[in-house]
Amino acid sequence: MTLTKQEWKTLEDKAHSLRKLILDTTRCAGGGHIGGCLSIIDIMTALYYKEMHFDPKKYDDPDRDRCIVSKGHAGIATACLFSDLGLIDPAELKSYNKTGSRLNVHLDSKKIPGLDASTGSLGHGSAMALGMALAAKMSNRSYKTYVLLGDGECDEGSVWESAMATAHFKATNLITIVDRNYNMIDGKTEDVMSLEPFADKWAAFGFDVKVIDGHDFRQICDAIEYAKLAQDKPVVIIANTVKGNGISYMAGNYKWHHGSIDEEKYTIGMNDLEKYHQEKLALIEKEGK
Ligand SMILES: Cc1ncc(C[n+]2csc(CCOP(=O)(O)OP(=O)(O)O)c2C)c(N)n1
Repeated sequence: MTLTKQEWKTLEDKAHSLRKLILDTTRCAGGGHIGGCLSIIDIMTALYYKEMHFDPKKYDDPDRDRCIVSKGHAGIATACLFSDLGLIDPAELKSYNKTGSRLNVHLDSKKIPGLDASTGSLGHGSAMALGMALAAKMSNRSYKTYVLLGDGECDEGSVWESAMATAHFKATNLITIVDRNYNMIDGKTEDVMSLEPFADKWAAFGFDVKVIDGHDFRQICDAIEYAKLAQDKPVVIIANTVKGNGISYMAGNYKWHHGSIDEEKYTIGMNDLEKYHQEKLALIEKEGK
């Protein structure tokens, strides 16, 4: 196991504070894509606080790792994380999605330091990430590129075109992670456009496939460590997650793709997040080493 008990707890605490910030920011903004933010925040926490070579103070270092959150509607998750990293003033989060703010629903990489791409039109992140990965190879740079895709996003043909090219060019320095929350904007993925057998499809496109629990930091970090060592085939990590993870009335419900938070929902949400975190801490106590 890659993570020590202390590292696991540090990540769990960080994700907990980010989940609360996501709920806060969604409330302030008058609404947001909170379901898909809560499904990826553990993965993003593991990336930026443990796995990526990324120093926010040196965000312009050409050798630092790259990360593209291709499901750009999860901008609140990225904005909250970047504010925690010191790349966005925390006070600015209150302006998210307000007229005149530089924090658009879909974040603009020209305005946010350290943000590697503007995303929001689904299906483009994997091709951009492949370009960055190939650029690293051509210029003999050691950075890795990560791309985080939504599962509903994989309905886009362009995801599979870039998957084909990633395997063809043996771009093992590109690590693809799919947020498999089984939900999209207006239904369950399997009802809207069935993806299964999803892992087999990635394997058929030439990937080494790891299926994990995307809310278990041990599995997230182990899978990323594994992917970093890829030599022959690129790795895709299919992270099984829960849309709206941690909040009772949202969890697993596509209707919380986008929503607004009134006082009652805020109070219940905060209590749920506290309870969720306590359960995680109990698990760390029991199984951490
Ligand atoms: C090209 C394109 N088509 C449609 C949309 C509208 N849209 C926004 S989010 C979304 C659903 C995406 O589902 P998924 O990737 O599973 O997101 P998650 O459930 O993880 O939030 C859609 C269709 C878009 N942003 N871009």
